[in-house]
Amino acid sequence: MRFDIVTLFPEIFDAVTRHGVTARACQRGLWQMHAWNPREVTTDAHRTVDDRPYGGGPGMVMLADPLIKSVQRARAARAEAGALQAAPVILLSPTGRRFEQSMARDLASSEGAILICGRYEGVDQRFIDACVTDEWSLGDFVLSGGEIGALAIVDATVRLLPGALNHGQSAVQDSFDAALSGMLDCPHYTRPEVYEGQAVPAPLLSGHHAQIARWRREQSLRITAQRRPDLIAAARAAGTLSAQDERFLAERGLAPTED
Ligand code: 4FV
Repeated sequence: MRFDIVTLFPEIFDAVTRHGVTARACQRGLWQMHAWNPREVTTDAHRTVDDRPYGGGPGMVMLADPLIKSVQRARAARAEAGALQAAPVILLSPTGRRFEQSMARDLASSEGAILICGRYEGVDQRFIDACVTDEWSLGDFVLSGGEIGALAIVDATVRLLPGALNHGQSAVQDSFDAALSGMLDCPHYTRPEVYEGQAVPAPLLSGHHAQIARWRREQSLRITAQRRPDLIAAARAAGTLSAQDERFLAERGLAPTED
C-alpha cells in the first residue's frame, strides 16, 4: 500500500509517519508514503505555484502546471516501485464526495492513491480536468488546505491494513464497521471498577461473553437510534438488524419502523 501526497507542506504528514499506529505500520512495512512538493518543479526564481484568479475576486489559485508535473513524478515513482494499477488521483475538496468508512475499506484493499492537497482558493480547473479521477471531502466546512483531509484518509485507511492494529479485532469493532453493521460504537470502560462513585456496568464484569456482546449490541443500538436514526434505517434496509434488535428498539420506542 502506497500513498503519494502532492502538497506544499510535506512536513504536515509527519503526523502519520512518525506518530502512533500509522507510524508503527510504516515501520512494519505495511505501507509507505512519498510527498511531492509542487514548488520543486517550478522554474522561475520565485518558485511560483499560485496566481490571481481570472475574473477577479479574493485570494489566489494554484497553477495547473506544477500540479500536473507533480502527479507525473508520483506516477513515475510508483511505476518504478512496481505498482501495478494506475492509482486514483484524489483531490481533497469541499465539492467532493463525503469520505466515509466504506471508502477507507476499499482503499485498504487497493495499492493506494495519489492525494492532492490544494491551498489558497483552490486549484486551476484544467489540472482537475487533466489529472483528477476523484474529489473527496472531509465534510461540509472549509479548511485552509487539503492536508488535514488527506491525513484523515491515510489514517482511516492504514489502520485497516492487516497487521496494523495489534489486536486484529479492534478494527472490526469500530463504529460504522461491517461487523457492527454500520452502528455507532458502544461505551467503553477500563479500571478502576468504580470511579467517583460510578461503577462499570455489571454485564461487563460478568465474564459472560454472550451477555457482554448483547449489552454492547444494545448500547450501540440505543446510541445509534438516538443520534443517527439514518444508520438504523440503513441497517434495517440492509437486513442486518435481528428480530432481537428490533424487539429491543420497539420496547424502548427507539427507531420506529416506517409502517
Ligand atoms: C476540504 C474539505 C477543504 C478548500 C480550499 C482547501 C479547502 C482550500 N478538503 N474536505 N472540506 N479544502 O475545505 O477536503 O484550498
